[in-house]
Amino acid sequence: MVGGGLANMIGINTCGGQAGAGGEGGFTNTHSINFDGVNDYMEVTPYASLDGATSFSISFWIYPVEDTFTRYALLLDSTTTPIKFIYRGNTKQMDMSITTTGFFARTSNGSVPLNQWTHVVWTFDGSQGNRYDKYQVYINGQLNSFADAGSNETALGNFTSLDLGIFLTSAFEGGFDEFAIYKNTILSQADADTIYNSGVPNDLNNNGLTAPTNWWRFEEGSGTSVADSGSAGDNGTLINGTTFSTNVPT
Ligand SMILES: [Ca+2]
Ligand SMILES: [Ca+2]
Repeated sequence: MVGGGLANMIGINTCGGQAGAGGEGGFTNTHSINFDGVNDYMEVTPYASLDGATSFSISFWIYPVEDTFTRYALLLDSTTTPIKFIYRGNTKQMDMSITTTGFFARTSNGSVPLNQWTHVVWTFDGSQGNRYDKYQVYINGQLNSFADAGSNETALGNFTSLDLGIFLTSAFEGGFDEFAIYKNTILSQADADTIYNSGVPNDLNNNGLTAPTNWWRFEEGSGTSVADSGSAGDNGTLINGTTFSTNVPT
């Protein structure tokens, strides 16, 4: 057992040992969701749980399988300023933008590879004036360097809907799991590492951190309804034949 691993294990055991660790609290993760890259997506509408937010964090596991196109992975639509996540297959990067045009923050080249699970945490701190300070991204629990372009970001508006897996006709192909949104919470690197948990999802309501506002787990395994295990209760609907999968991070 090496020193760094020992330190991580101590941290994990301290945070997660009281409930949910190793399934002691009944927490299991057996299903994810899979999008076909044609027309599949999950829709939550209406979606208003981020209205009035001054900061937020988003945590998810992603499993891309297709590297030809740039694909929209998430659209949080708004009356003014949509939040968009894009997967860039050719360079294995993700973009996050909060604007109608121009601005984005991007993970480093190769940071989100094909055919494996990668854990991503994005944070937005609206109190920061400098856009380099506003956005942070953690890949598998570690701060990820990113480039950015543009400067015409705008304030968050009121949200109208959440679509996971598609924007217009740009559909993501691959998997997502344990998709969580934290309103007015800025997760730290230590928090991101706690959620990453050496690659094994843990109970976000019992891992020592602030509980998420939304948490779509995709544990249903069949049907077209997806429960929100966060505090907001924004249940989702699977559209156009979106399927559950037993491929999960382990
Ligand atoms: Ca799951
Ligand atoms: Ca379909």
